[in-house]
Amino acid sequence: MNSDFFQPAWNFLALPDELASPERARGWLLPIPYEATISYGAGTREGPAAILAASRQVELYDHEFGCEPAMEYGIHALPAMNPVVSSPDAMIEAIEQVVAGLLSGKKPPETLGVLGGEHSISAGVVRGLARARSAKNLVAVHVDAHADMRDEYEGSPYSHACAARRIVETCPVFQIGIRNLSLGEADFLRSCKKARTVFSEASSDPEGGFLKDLAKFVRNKNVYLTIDLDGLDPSIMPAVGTPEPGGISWERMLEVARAVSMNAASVPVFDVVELAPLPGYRAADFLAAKLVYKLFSYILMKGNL
Ligand SMILES: [Mn+2]
Repeated sequence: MNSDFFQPAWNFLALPDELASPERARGWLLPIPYEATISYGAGTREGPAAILAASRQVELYDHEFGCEPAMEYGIHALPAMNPVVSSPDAMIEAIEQVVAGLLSGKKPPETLGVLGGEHSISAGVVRGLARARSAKNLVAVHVDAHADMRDEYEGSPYSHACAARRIVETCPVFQIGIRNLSLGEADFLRSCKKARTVFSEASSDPEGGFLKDLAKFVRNKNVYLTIDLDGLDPSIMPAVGTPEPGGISWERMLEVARAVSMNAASVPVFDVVELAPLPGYRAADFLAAKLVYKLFSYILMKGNL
């Protein structure tokens, strides 16, 4: 039948089928619409679908690259993971298995992008990555408003408030944009040699002095990049469960992403989490979709920058 009668396939960026196939695509996308331990605003389970929907409106041409990057590397969107509802532990275990499985398949993606869902999923993501590729030479870069260094929260070690604490058990972490933490987390961070925290004031400093430290932190390392969207300024990203005043700009977010991809040995996995779409407010969904596209392009086409 004449394909002019049909909309493009329902995949990321509405790419042509060929570029969205797992055989051809160098970047894969795994949606995890999981939401169980949220403590304030709800809605992160709607995040992945909103990002995929908004991505269809993102222009393929990127003037920073002077081309249509996704038409060169391709992106395959996997089916969304089914939430495991028996317990947070079981869900984290399932995510670890899925991520490890995808990364150790016969022809794994060069970069796996994960869409949350709440930030607790990151514990499973980083463990899956470490299992598939080893934790040696692995570091994490964490953008967030919250330190997420609690050992447990509301009875669970797999709460969204514990995301970075679970990551730092696997590999060193560089935190950016942090502006909300508890007394216990502040104490923990002072004594933790595996975590480096750049607080909000320094993260938003026009000079961006910390970017040099970030480049050094990731140099020749395999990097897991985890982005809680509440790390951004809520005036541009209000669609999050726990918005906090302050936070980084869109331009600073891109500077961070460039510093990571340009200096790292590789970025096998990134995640973008905590989008809780606001009815009728498209700017946030679109920002998240464009950020995911930018991340793939910086990582997979860093040679063209
Ligand atoms: Mn957060």
